[in-house]
Amino acid sequence: MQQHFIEQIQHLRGLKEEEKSIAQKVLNGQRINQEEGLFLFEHSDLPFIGLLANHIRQKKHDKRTYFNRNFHLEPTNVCIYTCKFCSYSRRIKKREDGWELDLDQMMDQIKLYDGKPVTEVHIVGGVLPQYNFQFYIDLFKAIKAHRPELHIKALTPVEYHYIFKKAKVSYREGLQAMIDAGLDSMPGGGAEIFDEEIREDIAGGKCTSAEWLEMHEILHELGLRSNATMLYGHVENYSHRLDHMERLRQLQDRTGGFQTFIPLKFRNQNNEMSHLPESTVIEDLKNYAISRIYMDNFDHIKAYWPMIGKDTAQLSLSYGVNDIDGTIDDTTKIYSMAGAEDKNPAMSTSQLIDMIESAGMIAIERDTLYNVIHDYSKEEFSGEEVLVNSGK
Ligand code: V47
Ligand code: SF4
Repeated sequence: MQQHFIEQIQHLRGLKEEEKSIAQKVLNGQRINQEEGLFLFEHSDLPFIGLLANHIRQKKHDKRTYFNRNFHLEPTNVCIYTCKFCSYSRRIKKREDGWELDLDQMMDQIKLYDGKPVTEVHIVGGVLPQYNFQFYIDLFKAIKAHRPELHIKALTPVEYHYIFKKAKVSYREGLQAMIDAGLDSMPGGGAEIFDEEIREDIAGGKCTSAEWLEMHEILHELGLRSNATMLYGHVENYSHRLDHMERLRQLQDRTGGFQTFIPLKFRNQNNEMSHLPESTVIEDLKNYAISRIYMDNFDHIKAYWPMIGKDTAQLSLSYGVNDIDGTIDDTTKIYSMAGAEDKNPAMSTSQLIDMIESAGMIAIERDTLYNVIHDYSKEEFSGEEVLVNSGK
């Protein structure tokens, strides 16, 4: 069977020696190394890489494609940091141009979803002194008191590092307190690119790569799961991407606590790196596919549709991706402010299901931890939508 597969792809086009050996590794379920990953980025074309990535995707998930019903809560877009790629944040000096929600205002947003079939709230925003340790403890407790089953996926090591340092608590103590207050998992943001020189250049001042990884490691040790992202397509090169993936793969070998890897395409509007061109769709698909091949110990690869766009997200399902995030309901501004096509990102559940099914895949609604809520190959969608904010 495997030999047959290689013969087929060799027949389709003359494979290079390196490609044959990479294909053999993939078919044997062996991991590829950074040098081989670099070869794929630099010398292989999309059809070949896509074939390998799709083979892995099918082995792991067959046609199953996951989404969830979620919304975002962004406490503020004012931030003490000045990451060059960030189109979303407003500096403290111009804070009147941004928003800063208090606890009651945040709870009002949570309550908008009362009675709606959402399973997750994704909380992330700028870093500001008043959003301190006690603020988030109170917020998580208030959400759980109001709606205990709503999964709180909140804050990144960037926020936690700042908050814990100010509160003079260790990462372990701080995270444990957040978990006791209601934290259920950690999203993948703030990773950017781990190479220290580039990180310093584009995201100077915030937590280091080592600190980002340490925060996740401790969270995993405390029994929670998290995601990981990689911001690509700006000033980094392919070696930096592989170095980033390698550091994540090594941590995952130790803890197994990551669920999903989410490559994030750099969008170039309204930020300090607007002079850089954006990556092409071919480049985006190659990047998803190589991520799928390289990150062999990650169960899921996610295409975050508000950022990559609905069409590329749908295409990506044939290039290694098996998750397209969720309904969003126009509750995040990070990407619309950075130039993503969709200015008001929201998809109804039926639109998400259609998008997955029209790509020839099976739509599965999951919760944050990938427990299956509905398998739409076995049941009809009930028609109950979650959209509130987008008014659809
Ligand atoms: O860390 C900011 C990125 C991230 C831009 O865990 C940009 O399920 C591209 O991490 N172009 C935050 N990217 C978003 C994030 C996320 C999103 C969806 C799901 C999950 C998850 C996590 O957004 C930041 C940064 O890397 N970002 N500005 C920009 N101009
Ligand atoms: Fe602040 Fe996050 Fe934007 Fe950086 S990416 S400026 S930390 S909001």
